[in-house]
Amino acid sequence: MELWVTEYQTPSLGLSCKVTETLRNEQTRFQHLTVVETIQYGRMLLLDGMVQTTDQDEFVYHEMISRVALNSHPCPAQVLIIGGGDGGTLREVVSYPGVEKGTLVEIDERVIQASCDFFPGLSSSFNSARAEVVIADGIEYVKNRPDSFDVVIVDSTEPVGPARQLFSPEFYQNVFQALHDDGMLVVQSESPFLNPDVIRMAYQGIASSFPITRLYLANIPTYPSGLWSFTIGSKQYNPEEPLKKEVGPGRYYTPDVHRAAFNLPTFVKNILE
Ligand code: AG3
Repeated sequence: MELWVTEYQTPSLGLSCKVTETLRNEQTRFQHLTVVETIQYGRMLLLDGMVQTTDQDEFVYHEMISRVALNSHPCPAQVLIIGGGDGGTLREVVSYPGVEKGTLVEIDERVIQASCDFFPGLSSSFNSARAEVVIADGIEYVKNRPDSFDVVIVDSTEPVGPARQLFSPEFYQNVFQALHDDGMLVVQSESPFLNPDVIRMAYQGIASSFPITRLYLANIPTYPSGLWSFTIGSKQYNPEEPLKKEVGPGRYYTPDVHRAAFNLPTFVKNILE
């Protein structure tokens, strides 16, 4: 018998992968968590049926959600990650030159457990001396930390369920307060093809607090439509300008890719208008 996993990206579109083994399938306090071994993309983590990451293409998302901000901030010493319980973003953050501490605030400890059990490449940094892991609601966490971080990264699921509030202007305002005077926020903001409304919500919400707001793109084959967006809010620095020419080993990010990622196709620009 063949086993396949399908994410229904819309009611009439799905991404299916042939599965060789189901490694975990559980209902946590917050969501349904699945880990499967696929032939095409290696191990795959799904939350509420939505692909979060796979062995084969995780590098695109994790490098691009972290390195763009880290390389346009001259001294990103204190970094906060909200969500990102698989640890991929934390791995990028704590290995980045100049980062003194990466704090990961994840609401669902079962995601961290699944990563430790099945994704050695993602979970390698949980024990780093520069990493701090907090099991808590990121929305509450940022409320009481004025002037504490250089960069805040929101590595969230889609704006449904627990993550809804992570796309609200109130939350972005709280992040603004939690950042130093020259801080930066970056959030994952979904697909320009399938979620223009989410992009608008994130962009306008961030722009209501941050003087500089920019959208950038990356190609992530296992996410809906394969074209993904990130939105950055900055208090001072130009996020489009990479500062260091060498930023350690990576498979997607380069300073040229950084610059190019902000050059938006017309239909994407139009979403922001
Ligand atoms: N967080 C964003 C995943 C969104 C994917 N959406 C979907 N499959 N419909 C990924 C977390 C990785 N650290």
